[in-house]
Amino acid sequence: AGGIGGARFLKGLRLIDNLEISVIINNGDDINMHGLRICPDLDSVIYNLAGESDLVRGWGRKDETWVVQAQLAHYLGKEQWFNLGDKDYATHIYRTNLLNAGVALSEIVKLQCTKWGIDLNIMPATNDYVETQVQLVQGEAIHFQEWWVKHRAALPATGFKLLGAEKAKPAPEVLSAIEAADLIILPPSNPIVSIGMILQIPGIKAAIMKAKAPVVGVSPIIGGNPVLGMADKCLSALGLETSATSVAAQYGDLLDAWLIADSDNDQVSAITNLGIKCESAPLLMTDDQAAKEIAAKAIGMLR
Ligand code: FO1
Repeated sequence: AGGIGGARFLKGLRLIDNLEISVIINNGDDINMHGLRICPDLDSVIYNLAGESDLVRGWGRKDETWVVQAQLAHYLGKEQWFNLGDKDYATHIYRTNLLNAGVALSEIVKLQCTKWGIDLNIMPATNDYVETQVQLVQGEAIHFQEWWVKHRAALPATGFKLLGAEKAKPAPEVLSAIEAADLIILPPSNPIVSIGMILQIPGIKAAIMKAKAPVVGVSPIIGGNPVLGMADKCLSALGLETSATSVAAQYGDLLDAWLIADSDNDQVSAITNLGIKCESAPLLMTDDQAAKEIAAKAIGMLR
């Protein structure tokens, strides 16, 4: 899973009885700022499952205040382009102190989940520091957050790369969770910068290909537009179309089944022709119940 799309899907999935859920989360969006480690996708999932996320903004904590940020601007003499709220700062301080004391990120995530009463087995894709870089048409590669937040994805880009991927290892329980799974789900997250980056960690894609469990994906596209976030910006940077078929083709032989939006159901046969079982359903995650129905439908495709 990535951040917001993954989080909303998980809020539905966890309402289905008798599931034991392990979640592997992208850390390509991670960034170091003011000496602190920020892990946006991990935090989005944790805050959402804890009922603590700001649903309007789509990131960070609800009922947030911004005192620290304003004081930093006072000292630094400039506005920050990456906004960190006071409650959010507490998470980054807690995480960074533990990282500096030698505690693995996966252990810190477990501690966070315990403190928020989250009973899903959530893990980062890797404990090593990786970051998604965006290769610009003009100039060098920049951090994904700089491209997305500071430049609002307006700088033409040609590709995305996970810096540090070659040396990164999957976090301790990642490969065993994939191996032990009865079903592997690719939630409606960004196929390039969320799921795509998880698959760049050496060993993860191979483990999914080798796993006994079939793989079902839920399309992040509805009627040719991303449900949430920025899949279109990332797909078009790679010269790919923003469509349910294009994302399915991007995942390629990883997928056994692909659940697409009812508004895209004219693409069912094109996807079936790729050798992937395809069905359509309403995919708008308007509330947890809607997300639960989507999750149940996805699971049902391979039962
Ligand atoms: N997104 C923004 O559009 N503007 C921000 O200032 C911003 C700050 C931020 C701080 C912490 C955090 O966990 C996420 C934050 N995001 C912000 C969201 C983030 O840039 C991306 O949407 C995710 O990385 C994509 O999954």
